[in-house]
Amino acid sequence: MTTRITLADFLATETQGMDNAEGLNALTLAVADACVDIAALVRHGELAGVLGAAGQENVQGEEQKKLDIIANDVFIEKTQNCGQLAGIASEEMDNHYAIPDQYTRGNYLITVDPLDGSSNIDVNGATGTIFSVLPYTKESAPSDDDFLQAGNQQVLAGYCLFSSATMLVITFGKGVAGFTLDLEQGEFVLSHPSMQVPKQTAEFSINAAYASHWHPPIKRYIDECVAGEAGPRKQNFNMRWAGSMVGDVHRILCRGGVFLYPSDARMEKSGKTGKLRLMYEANPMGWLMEQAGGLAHTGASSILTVAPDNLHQRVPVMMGSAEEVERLIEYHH
Ligand code: AHM
Ligand code: MG
Repeated sequence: MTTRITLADFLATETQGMDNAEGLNALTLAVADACVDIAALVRHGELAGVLGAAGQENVQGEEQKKLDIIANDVFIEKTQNCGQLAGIASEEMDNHYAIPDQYTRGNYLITVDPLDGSSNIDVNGATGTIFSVLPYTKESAPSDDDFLQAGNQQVLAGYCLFSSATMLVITFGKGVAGFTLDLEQGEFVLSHPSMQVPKQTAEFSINAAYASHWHPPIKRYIDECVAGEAGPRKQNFNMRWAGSMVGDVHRILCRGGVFLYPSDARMEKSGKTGKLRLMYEANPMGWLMEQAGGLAHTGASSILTVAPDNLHQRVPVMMGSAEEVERLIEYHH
């Protein structure tokens, strides 16, 4: 039998020698705890009475599901008193949540998409929680502006995938490790050490329903893939679209591929540059990809170097197997 390494065991060695290792471990365990609770709600679905619309919109004008709001509350509840956070910013809140005075204020800020892939909730599809941890050194309570740090400042990032198994995937900048939730013991166990994205792939992920609005570089890339053996790529490609970034990114971390959510002409007409949010979707997923040997780019720059100008900023996203992302960057130039 192979040795069982729990998340706590893993953290004890992974963060050794890092600044505030104990604090990082406590924060990671608090986030994992929140994810276990959110996973239970997702798993019970209609039986927990959590399906359906909440009847309100978030700051981005998107309809919120009941579970979006419940997951947000659970995440705050489970992480605010870990003693390591100064504030929490979330897809579901207009502005950040300051850690109340009754709890110790720590040296980190966290951004979170509490339930990514919301459109999958009611159909029992894959969803997940995505999070990104940034440093915070001030004594005073943070402002929204304190969160506006580029992705290359992250100290911890990850996601929890709620699918046939619940999996937590994290990086501290020393590679990517995946843990599977052991439901009987209620703990995450290391199941996917040192995850690596293959450099090459013949699989792409994009919502092709928007093809008529794509800009030329994306259209060219997808047309060439779809042309298969007879086309310039001289090989056949496969396509997958989970409707949940966590589901798509997880598949790519496991077997390679490229995930695209570009900006397009239709979005730009309404003043948006892409759908996905930099601070709690593109940055954490981008860092995980790069830590697993892949690339994450907007077409203009590495995702991790984009200087954020607001908490809910959107960016075009291309990430996954390095050779394919390099090709896409070339097409954008
Ligand atoms: P959400 O955070 O509101 O769930 O939106 C993000 C999700 C991603 O998980 C997914 O890749 C994308 O939206 C799907 O968008 P679309 O419905 O346009 O295909
Ligand atoms: Mg999301």
